[in-house]
Amino acid sequence: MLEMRIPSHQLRDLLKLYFIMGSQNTDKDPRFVLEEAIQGGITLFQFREKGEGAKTGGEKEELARSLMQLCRNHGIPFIVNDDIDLAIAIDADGVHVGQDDEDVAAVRERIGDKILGVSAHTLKEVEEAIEDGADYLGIGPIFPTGTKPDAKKPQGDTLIRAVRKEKIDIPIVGIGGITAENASFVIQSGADGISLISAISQAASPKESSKQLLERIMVPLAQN
Ligand code: 3NM
Repeated sequence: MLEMRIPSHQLRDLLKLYFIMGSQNTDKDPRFVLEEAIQGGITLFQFREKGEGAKTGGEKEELARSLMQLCRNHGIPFIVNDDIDLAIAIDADGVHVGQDDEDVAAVRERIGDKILGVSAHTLKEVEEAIEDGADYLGIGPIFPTGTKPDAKKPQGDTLIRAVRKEKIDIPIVGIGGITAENASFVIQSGADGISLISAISQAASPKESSKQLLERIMVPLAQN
């Protein structure tokens, strides 16, 4: 297979509505939640099996494989959070790492041309991540979040605006506390998309919630 790093314009499109979930983020069957979210229009999925109650070992891999199959059935790329060994073992489409995870340049070496996302919280981290081979950046938390206990202080749109002001045009998603009510703010600040967990994983209807989120960002995205 001919491989190459994903072009930015293609990635920007995929980042529009980026759903992240592990089994610990829902009381429902995660397969059901993901299927619904896909029906509702999510554009990218990240498997983030992490924190209290998260599966490990074989159970984690089994869940990853079944969620990846759902994504494949619908042409949605499947990204693995943090666990590079798992991403390589199951041949996922990409990985996402934070600042406390494996060194970004080392991850790029290991995964070849797979999609590489990096969480960044300062302009310095943004510049280093790009230098080390990131394809996109996750910037947050934009708003307070109850989902990540060790999340940093909410920063609003400060860093996204600062990055765009520097004319750095790497694809960016905002993360942290994003809902249908505040989604347009994130896009207006210069992000290419929104990434979120609870607004979809905890919704009464993940499908309706995904649809509504997509509707709220279409107009501001067209204006960017
Ligand atoms: N990373 P919710 S905030 C996984 O700031 C994650 O880097 C963050 O969950 C960061 O959409 C966060 O439920 C949690 O707020 C996002």
